[in-house]
Amino acid sequence: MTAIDLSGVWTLQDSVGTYTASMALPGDAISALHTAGVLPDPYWGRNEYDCRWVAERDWVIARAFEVDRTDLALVLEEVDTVASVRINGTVVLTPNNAFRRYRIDVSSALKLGENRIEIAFPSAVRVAAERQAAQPFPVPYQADNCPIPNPNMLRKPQCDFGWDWNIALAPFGIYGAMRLEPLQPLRIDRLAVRQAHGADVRVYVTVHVSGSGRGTVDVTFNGTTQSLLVESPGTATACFTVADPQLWWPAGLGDQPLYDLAATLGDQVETRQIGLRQIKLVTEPDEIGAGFAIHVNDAPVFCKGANWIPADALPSRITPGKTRALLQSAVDANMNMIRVWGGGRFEPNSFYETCDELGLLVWQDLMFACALYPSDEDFLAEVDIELRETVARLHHHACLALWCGDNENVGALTWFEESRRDRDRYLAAYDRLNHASERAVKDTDPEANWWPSSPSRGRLDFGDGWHDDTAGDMHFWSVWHEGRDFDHYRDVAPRFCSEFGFQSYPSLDQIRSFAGPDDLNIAAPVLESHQKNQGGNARIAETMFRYFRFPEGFENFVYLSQVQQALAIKTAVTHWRAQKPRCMGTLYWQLNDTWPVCSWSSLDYGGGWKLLHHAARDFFAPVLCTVVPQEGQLDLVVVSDARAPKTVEVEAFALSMTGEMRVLQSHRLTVTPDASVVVMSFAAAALSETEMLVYRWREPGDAWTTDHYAPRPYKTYDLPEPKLDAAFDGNEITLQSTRPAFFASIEANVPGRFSQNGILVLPGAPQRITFHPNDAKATTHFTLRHLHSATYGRPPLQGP
Ligand code: BMA
Repeated sequence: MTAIDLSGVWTLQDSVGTYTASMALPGDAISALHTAGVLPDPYWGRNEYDCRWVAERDWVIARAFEVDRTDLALVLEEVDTVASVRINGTVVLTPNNAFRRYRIDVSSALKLGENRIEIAFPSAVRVAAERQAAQPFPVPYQADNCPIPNPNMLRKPQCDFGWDWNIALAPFGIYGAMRLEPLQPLRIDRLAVRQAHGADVRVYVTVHVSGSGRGTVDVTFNGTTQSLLVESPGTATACFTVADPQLWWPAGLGDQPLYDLAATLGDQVETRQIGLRQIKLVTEPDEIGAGFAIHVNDAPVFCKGANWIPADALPSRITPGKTRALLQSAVDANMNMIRVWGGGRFEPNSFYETCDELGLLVWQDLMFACALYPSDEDFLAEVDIELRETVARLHHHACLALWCGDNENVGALTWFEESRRDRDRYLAAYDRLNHASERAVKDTDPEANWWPSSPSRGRLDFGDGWHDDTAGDMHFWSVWHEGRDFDHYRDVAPRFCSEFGFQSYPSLDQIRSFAGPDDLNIAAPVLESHQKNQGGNARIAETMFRYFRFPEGFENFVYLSQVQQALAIKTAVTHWRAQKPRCMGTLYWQLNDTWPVCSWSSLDYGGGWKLLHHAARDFFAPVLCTVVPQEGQLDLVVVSDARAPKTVEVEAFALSMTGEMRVLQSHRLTVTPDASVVVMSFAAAALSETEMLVYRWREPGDAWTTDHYAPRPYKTYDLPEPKLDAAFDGNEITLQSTRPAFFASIEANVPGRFSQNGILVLPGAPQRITFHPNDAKATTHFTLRHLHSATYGRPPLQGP
């Protein structure tokens, strides 16, 4: 007998009976109420505030189903969050943790024929408040971020209660599998996979079986089958030696071969795909402090990537296809690592399968962020089960590089009056949870790489990972949160920077998805409500004053906000890549958005590329040339992440604003992957007040890559009109200019991706840009802006 699928249409009702609606499951109730017409679109305008009441009520979902046998188990995954499950009036399960996967025997509650299942969801807002009140002492969270209080009381995505980029709706529902399946006397409970790398690679598969009886498990790996006799409950291990192993590598360093693994016991078949690789987290003390480097198959890997937040604020809107497109965009921008940030969720299996296929290493936070947490026995026990389940589910993935205890909880000890006053108590509580987490992770996967917190200077070090760049991973937020200039990124040389970010506005098509024509003003209430970081819009505007002549009109403001975001992150990444091997990783904040909002993301909600994402593809390129300004001097530095030495030609010019290029120097050199190389240096005075540096590099025979560096803010340069000309041939656009056109950027009226954008067009060097619309049949219309048009009051160029 196959499983009985419980997904589909259920009935959703509030406890007082005011609202009844259909609810598609798996899914969330906010989405269901929107579909039913009870709620407006939560993402439009200021509708968020008209949807908050939902989380304050108690709700019940229900449906009927038929069975022709009663010896069944109920499987429910990702129940969000506190709930009570009844079958025919009998309580069979009281879920309490959105990160868990439940499987329970419900045979005694079932009857032959029609049955009814009801799941009650008490208000998460009320339950969280009650739990906070029951704590022996207050357990603070970041109230600025979370308009709905007490997220830290629930094992639920913390950003559901609001974040400095998220809408606050506290959705509830069920997001994973939901079914009834036959109770079997013997069941594969877990597959544990280990690898040993030596002269040959061995893969050990341990099958944990629960239930009673004896049986045979067939384990097939790479085409070879071994039959294991198991006696319940127990474990049996198969060992496979792989002749001529094809190793798995992160993107850019090699291929991602995956070997099939299957374990079969009766009707039950468990399958996995295994990449053969060894990943080490190397954090040895050194003359600077202590390093932080990921080694894959014994090769140090400079990690390039971004932070991942949930794919959507409303789980009903998440699909594996949309998630895959976001991850594909990460790889297309030359990223090789993604950090699954601790205020979101452990992602579904399909996420990690995609990362395995794409070669994206995963830094996996545990789901604790920016708060203090309970440390009582019940809470620790719940977390213990959550982590053992999660690590068992995910540990075998080739992409999984490290587990990290939490996001910024060490810093959080200094954020609250209570924990400043009684640091001993809160630090001890912190360490209980952190230590219990480590034990659960390591018990389940003894080979797991563990890092206690992000940022962290290292084990049992509770120092300042925001300003100390000598050890561990760093979150460098001084430029955004402290309002320092972009050059301040050059004042630090992190060992690994796992967060730093700069905001921009979403692209115009996204803004138009939530704002009407009268709202297109940065101070309009709708725009302000799609900015969740206090003072964020002011910071964006103030930064423009610092670097640029002020843009004319809303659309140019949006464009320029994306130009400066790209410049900020490019400054940081290129500078820190040039610090290799002292620095061995940069993950900017943040890759994606959960809804259309002003944020630090490089991808718009929906996956469109902001100018930062285009810039990321360039500044994360395997071979990079960049400027490192020193006192009175400019160094040109080449960095290579390729595993083999590379020969590179570099040329440097002084560029006048009318477009003359004066040759400064040219060189050819060979770079190895272990360090950056200064290829040329000149006195800063080699450039006149009205000149910028242009430099280009290539491997012999390849096309040149060109970049520029402005020693002074762009606003100080008088830009003549570039007379940029665009020839449109369908979705092929060729740009030519008689003067330099900075940050030339094309926007389309329909969603799609440009081959490049935000580029420098130099006289005599036409640039071709191809647009790939998502809908190949769409009629496209283009608008072209550049720094001059946006800040000198000229209209943008319109395409056909
Ligand atoms: C970091 C993150 C998030 C936050 C971001 C921007 O510290 O961990 O908590 O959204 O900063 O402020």
